[in-house]
Amino acid sequence: MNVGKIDLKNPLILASGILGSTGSSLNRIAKLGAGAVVTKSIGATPREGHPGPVLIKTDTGFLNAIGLPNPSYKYFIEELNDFNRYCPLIISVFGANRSELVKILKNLEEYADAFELNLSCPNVKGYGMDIGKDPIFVENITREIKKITNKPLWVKLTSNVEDITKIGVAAENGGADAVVAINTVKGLGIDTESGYPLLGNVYGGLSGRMIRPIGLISVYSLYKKLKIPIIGVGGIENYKDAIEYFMAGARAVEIGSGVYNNINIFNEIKSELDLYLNKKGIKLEELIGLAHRRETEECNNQKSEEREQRY
Ligand code: RRO
Repeated sequence: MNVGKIDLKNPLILASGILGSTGSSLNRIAKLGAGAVVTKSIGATPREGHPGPVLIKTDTGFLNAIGLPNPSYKYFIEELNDFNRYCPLIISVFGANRSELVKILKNLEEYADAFELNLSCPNVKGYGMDIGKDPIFVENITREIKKITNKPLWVKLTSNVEDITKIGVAAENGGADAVVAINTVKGLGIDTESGYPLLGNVYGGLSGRMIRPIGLISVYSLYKKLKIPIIGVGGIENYKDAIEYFMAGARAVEIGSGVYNNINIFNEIKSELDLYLNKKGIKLEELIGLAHRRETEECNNQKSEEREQRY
């Protein structure tokens, strides 16, 4: 399966933020069957991240406010040198502005099969979703970044907006090679004994199976408006969850929280997906966007009804 110019080993990709901070953890997931891996988001200068607690288990997944901790691109190169290239490597990057991103991309370009521009972290002011909500900013920064790298650029979108298709279209107009939808959904948890918010940062991002319908409607809506590939992410725990995303219009999917409970999730979903496709006698390509068929049929029926009424 390919996403634009990148040939994935299969359409199941490790999402950013999960086991993506070291070369050895990326190697481990690559060996365990991921079609490609995405690193933790990397910035221009070292960041410690938010004060703890930074990760809370909920009944259906996680609430996190890690706060973009990373060693900066300079020190992350050591980890990238340890990556064994068993599958394509997507480097997730974040920056507050063009000049930060220029430095990061220029230095990491030789290691990346593609970049994923994180415009959707829900819990850090001045970064991520704070800036990625504005379609004009998204279009301009995408265009600027395309000028400084020859590698494919995926833009990771937030669903914490009224209409995700506006930022998807902005990314496409800026020249993005693909969009990734969605990042975590802004949320809050409170400790009922003390009355304090559970996370050190107060609010954070919700992941896990509860957000799958939000991811699905995002992918479904984007598929109607965009020509570039869409990578679906949010709440995938088994092969049926992945199939839903393909049917909504995703060309590939990313898996994050699902890895915590099942480190073999990539190999398992891959073989179950193959069984499903064999049983149905179809190719993965034929699943992509299938859920849009009803609307197309309804639209065609309506047109023929209108024709009948005219004649
Ligand atoms: O580091 C984080 O707290 C974080 C990031 Br960069 C992101 O993109 N999404 C998220 O839920 N947390």
